[in-house]
Amino acid sequence: SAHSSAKQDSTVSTYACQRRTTLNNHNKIFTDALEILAENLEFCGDQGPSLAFRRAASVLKSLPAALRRQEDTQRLPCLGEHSKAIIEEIFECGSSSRVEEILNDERYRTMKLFSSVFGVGLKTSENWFCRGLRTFEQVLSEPSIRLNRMQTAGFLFYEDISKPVSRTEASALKIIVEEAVICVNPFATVSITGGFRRGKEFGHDVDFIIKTPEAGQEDVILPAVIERFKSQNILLYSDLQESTFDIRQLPTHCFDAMDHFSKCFLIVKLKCEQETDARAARDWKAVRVDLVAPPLERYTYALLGWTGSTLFERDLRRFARLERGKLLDNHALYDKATNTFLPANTEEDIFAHLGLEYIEPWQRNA
Ligand code: TTP
Ligand code: MN
Ligand code: MN
Ligand code: MN
Repeated sequence: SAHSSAKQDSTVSTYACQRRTTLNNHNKIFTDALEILAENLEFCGDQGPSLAFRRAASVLKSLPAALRRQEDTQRLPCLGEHSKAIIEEIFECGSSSRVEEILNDERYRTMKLFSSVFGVGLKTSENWFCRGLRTFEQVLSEPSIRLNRMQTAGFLFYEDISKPVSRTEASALKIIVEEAVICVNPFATVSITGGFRRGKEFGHDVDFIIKTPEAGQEDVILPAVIERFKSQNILLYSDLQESTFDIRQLPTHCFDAMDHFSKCFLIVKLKCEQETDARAARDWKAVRVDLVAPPLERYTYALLGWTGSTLFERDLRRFARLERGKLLDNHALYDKATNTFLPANTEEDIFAHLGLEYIEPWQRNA
């Protein structure tokens, strides 16, 4: 068994897109710690070092069994000295003192709290923290702070949208979205993407991708869906981003850039069996929903991009560029050697273009 485990470890790729990572994480005690270190570095603006901890955690998530001893980390890629020291301390003491320190750190706690609000990013959180603000009450009673529309909705519906959305709730929403989409275009189809497509039981939102049977039909869908939700009195917030898609544009190098497809970020009322709040006598819950409607010829690339996980997507692009001389993003795959866009009808086609074994959506939880 020592032999077989060594053999197995030596085959772990440095690229998340060459690993099969299901939700069955055997190393949660280590990955939780490494991800808190990563998150804390993100809160400090140190993206590079943060990514190193994310990669280390991701490698451990892909393992078929728990690490049993420190030596098990020797053959694994992406584990730096710092990550190995954290793992060692957890083996010896059951927890990491650095992680405990972060969890009690005022800056970490405040950044975590503020950035949990829809519409509040790291810059805003940091700004509020630096001004001495520590609680929502302090933010909301600070006269010099002008919340934008998204943040206002974020605070207004905080209680509901900070609760996880269940798979059952996601399925109920799918029916509502499908009904609205079919009203506009009876031949259009709706699929769940994001974390639920990767098999997660809970999510922070529900992501849907819409497929129209002909190119050019995608642009009218989302405005019409929003109008219908309004008329049904279930729309609590909407931010419609019209398409800026350009068919000639090459895939971008920048991972964090948003895609150019027609999309919207919504908060909708979802009817529930029981009253969520007896005093308010509500029979609905506010839920975050994302919709994207790409043009037909780029649907597969959009589906792959919106399925995630973020680290899986990041490594797919990195692999394409560094190992294959190809540029990949949510819109396209471009071959630099032949100066051509590569068409794809299925996700399998994209993996094949990249010379990668196909990884199923539920194996992309890197
Ligand atoms: P998220 O919904 O943020 O994440 P998730 O579904 O993986 O997890 P959670 O359960 O917390 O919701 O994003 C889903 C994927 O969509 C993610 O891989 C990033 C991608 N995405 C884009 O590609 N373009 C965009 O403009 C946005 C907003 C997301
Ligand atoms: Mn936020
Ligand atoms: Mn999601
Ligand atoms: Mn989303």
